[in-house]
Amino acid sequence: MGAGQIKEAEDGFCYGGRPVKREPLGNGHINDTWCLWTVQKNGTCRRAVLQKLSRTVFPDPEAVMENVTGITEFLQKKLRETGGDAERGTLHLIPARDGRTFFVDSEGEYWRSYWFIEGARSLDRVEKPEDFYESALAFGNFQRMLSDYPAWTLRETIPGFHDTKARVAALEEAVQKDAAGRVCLALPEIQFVRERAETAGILETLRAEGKLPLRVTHNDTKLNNVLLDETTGKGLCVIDLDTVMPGLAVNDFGDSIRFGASTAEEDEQNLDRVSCSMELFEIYTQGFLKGCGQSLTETEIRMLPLGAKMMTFECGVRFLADFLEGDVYFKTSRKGQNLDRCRTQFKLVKDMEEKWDTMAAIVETCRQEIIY
Ligand code: ADP
Ligand code: GN1
Ligand code: MG
Repeated sequence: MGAGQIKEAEDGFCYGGRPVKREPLGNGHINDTWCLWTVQKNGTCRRAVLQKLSRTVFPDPEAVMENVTGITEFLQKKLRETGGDAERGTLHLIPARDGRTFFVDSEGEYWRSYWFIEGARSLDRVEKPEDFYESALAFGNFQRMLSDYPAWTLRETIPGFHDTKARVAALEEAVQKDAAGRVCLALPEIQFVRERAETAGILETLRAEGKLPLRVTHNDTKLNNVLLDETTGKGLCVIDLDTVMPGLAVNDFGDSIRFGASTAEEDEQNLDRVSCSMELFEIYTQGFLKGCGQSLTETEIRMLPLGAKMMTFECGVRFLADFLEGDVYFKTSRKGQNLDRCRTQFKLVKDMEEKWDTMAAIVETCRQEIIY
C-alpha cells in the first residue's frame, strides 16, 4: 500500500489537529495498523491508531463498524455509570470528516481510527503468570459487562466464525482444490484433522441441545487483544472488537488458552518447545471464572477444557486451509508460516489430549473454589 493511500485515510478523520508522524503498530494477523502522532491545536501531542480493515476477512466492513460503535458506546456508558475508567477501559472511535465512524478511500478500502490508549502494553507472549491472570480477568469482565447487551442487534461479521465443523469442511474443499499446489506438503496435518473430524461439531451440538448458552462473546481472545496497564499491570482494555458476536463462553476461554498457555510462539518451528502449560491453564481458569463473576453455568465450567481443545484444533484447521489456499487470509512474513502455525496448534491439541484428566481436575478445583 502506498504512502499516498495512508495519507488520504489520515486526512479522512477529525483528529482535532495535524498528523505529524506514523509507525506500524502491533502484530495482529488481520488488519493493517499504524500509530499516528498528532499535534493538537493547543500544541499538545495526542496519539491515535489508524487501521485499514481487511477486505478479505470482512466482506461487510460497515456491519463491523456498526457492531464496534454499539459495543464501545455501551461500554463507555457502563463504565461511566459504574465508576470505571471510561477513558482507558474501552476503545474510543474518532469520527471521520463526514461524521461516519469510518472512512472509505478512493480505492474503496475501509479505514477507522481510535484514540491510542496511553500507558498500556499488549503482550505477544506471557512474560509473567500474573499478566495472564490479568488478561483472564479482563476477558471475563468484558463478557460480564456485555451480558445485558442487546445481542439481537449484533451483525454476524464473519458468518460461522467458530463453526468448527464448517471449518473442517472448508479445509476439505481447500484440499480438493489444491489452489497453491501445497497439499503434498501437508499430508500428516490433513490426516490429523481427518482423525478428529467427527468431534468437530461437539460444541455446536451442546449449544443446539441447550446445554451451552449463547452469550455476547469476543471470539478472538488472544493475549495481544487486551491492553495491560504499564504501571499497575492490571488488565485495562479489551481491544480488537471486530468479532464480538453471539457465541460460546468456552470458546473465549479456549482461544486464550491456545495462545497464552502455549510454551512457545504460535509459529514456532521446533515443536519440542510447544506444549500447553498446566500452570498457565490453571491461572487463566482462576482469572476467567473470577472475571465472569460466577455467571457461567456448571456445564459451561465443566466444558472449559473442551473449549480449549476445540479452539486450538479449529485454529490449526484454519491455518492449514489458508496455507493450502496460498496464504490469503492470515498475514504472513515468511514462507511456510501458516503451516508452522498449524503444526503448533496440532501439537497443542495432542498435548491437551494427553493432559485431559489434569485439565479437568484443575477446572473442577477452580469451580469448587468459586462456589464454596
Ligand atoms: P488485528 O485485528 O490485526 O489483530 P488489532 O485491533 O488487534 O488488529 O490491533 C493490532 C495491535 O495494535 C494490538 O495488538 C495492539 O498492540 C495495538 N492497538 C490497537 N488498538 C490500540 C489502542 N487503541 N491503543 C493502543 N494500542 C492499540
Ligand atoms: C486472528 O486479529 P488477530 O490477530 O487478533 C484471527 C483469529 C485467530 C488468530 C490466530 C478475525 O486474530 O480468529 O485465532 O488470528 N482473527 C480473525 O492468531 O480471523
Ligand atoms: Mg488483534
